[in-house]
Amino acid sequence: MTEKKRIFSGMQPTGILTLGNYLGAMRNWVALQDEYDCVYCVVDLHSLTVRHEAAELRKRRMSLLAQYIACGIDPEKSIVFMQSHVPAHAELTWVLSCYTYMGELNRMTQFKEKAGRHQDNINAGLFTYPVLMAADILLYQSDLVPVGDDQKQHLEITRDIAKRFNGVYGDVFTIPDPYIPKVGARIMSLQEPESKMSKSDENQNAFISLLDAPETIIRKFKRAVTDSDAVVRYDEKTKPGISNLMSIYSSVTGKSLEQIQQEFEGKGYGDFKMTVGEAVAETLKPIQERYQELMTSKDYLRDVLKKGAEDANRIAARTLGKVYKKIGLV
Ligand code: ATP
Ligand code: LTN
Repeated sequence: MTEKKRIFSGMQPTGILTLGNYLGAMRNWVALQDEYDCVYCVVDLHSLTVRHEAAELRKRRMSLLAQYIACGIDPEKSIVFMQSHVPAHAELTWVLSCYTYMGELNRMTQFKEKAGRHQDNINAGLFTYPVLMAADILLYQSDLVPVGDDQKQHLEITRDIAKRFNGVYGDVFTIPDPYIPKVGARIMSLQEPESKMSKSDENQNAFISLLDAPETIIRKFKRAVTDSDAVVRYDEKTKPGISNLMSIYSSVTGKSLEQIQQEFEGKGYGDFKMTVGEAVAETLKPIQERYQELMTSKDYLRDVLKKGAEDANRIAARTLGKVYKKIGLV
C-alpha cells in the first residue's frame, strides 16, 4: 500500500467564516479528506496579531472548530486541532525565523496591506506571521496546502525557507505545493468588488457569513454593487461586480460561466441576483443546521480537540526533533 499524501491547512479564529473562506478553501478541505491524510488547524496564535479580548477569542476558537465540522470536516478521518495546543509550532517558528530574511518578509503584500489598515498596531508578530505559517506547514511534512488565491505568496515563502534549510542540512522538510481552486479562489466584496471578501470587513453588507439567515443572504445579494449595463456577462475589468456574482453562482452550482450567461440572457440583474442569493442560501442551510447542533455539544468538541492535539503533537514532535538534531540542539 502506498502512503497517502499529507494535506495541511488552517484558518484564523477572527470571526464567522465567509462565503469566500468556504468556496476558496473549506470546500476543498472537505473534498480532499478521503484521498489524503489531512491535518486541519484552528490557527489561534496567528489571530493574536490583531488586538482582541480573551473571552471573545475563547468563544471564537470553539465556534470555528464547530464551523469546520459543520462544513464537513470529519474528525474521524482528519486530524483537527488547535495550534496553541501543539508547542512545536512556536518552537519551530523561532528556528525558521533565523533562516528567513527581513527583505523577504518586507515583500509580503498581506503584511503591507494589514500594516496599512492598522497603523496603530504594526507589531513584530504581524511581520513574522508568514514564518509561523511556514512552521505550521513544514512540521507536518505537508505535500499540499488548500488555500485561497491570497495565500499564494505565503506558500512561496514557505517553500523558499524549506529549500534554504534543506540546502544546508539535507532533506529535512517536504516542499509543499499550494492547492487553489479554479473557480472561487478569490471571492470579492459585494460592496467593493475590487477588493476581496473578508470576514473582518466593517461593512456587514460586503460579505456573506456562513451563518447568515436566508433572508439576509438574499438581501445582501440584492444590494450587491454592480454596473449599469444590465447584461450578465463575465468581464473582471469592466464588470467586476457581475463577474464576482457569476463566479459565486458557478462555484455553488457547478455551471460554467457560458451556461450562466445563456441562462440569464435577456433577463435583468434583479432576477440574476435573486437566483444567486437563493442558491447560496440553499448551500449554506445544512451547514447552519449542523453548526447549531454542534454548539450544544461542547463535550464532543473538547474531545475532538484532545484527540487532535495528541495526534498532531506526535507528528510535529518528530519533525521538531529532527530539526533540533540537525542544527546541533540535541
Ligand atoms: P481576515 O479577514 O481575518 O484577514 P480572511 O477572511 O482573509 O481573514 P483567513 O482566516 O485569513 O480569512 O483565511 C482562511 C482561508 O480562506 C485562506 O485559505 C484564504 O486564502 C481563504 N480566503 C479568504 N478570503 C477569501 C476570499 N475572499 N476568496 C477566496 N478564498 C478566501
Ligand atoms: N495565513 C493563513 C492562515 C494560515 C494557514 C496556515 C493556511 C495559518 N497557517 C497554514 C494554510 C496553512 C490565512 O489564510 N490568512
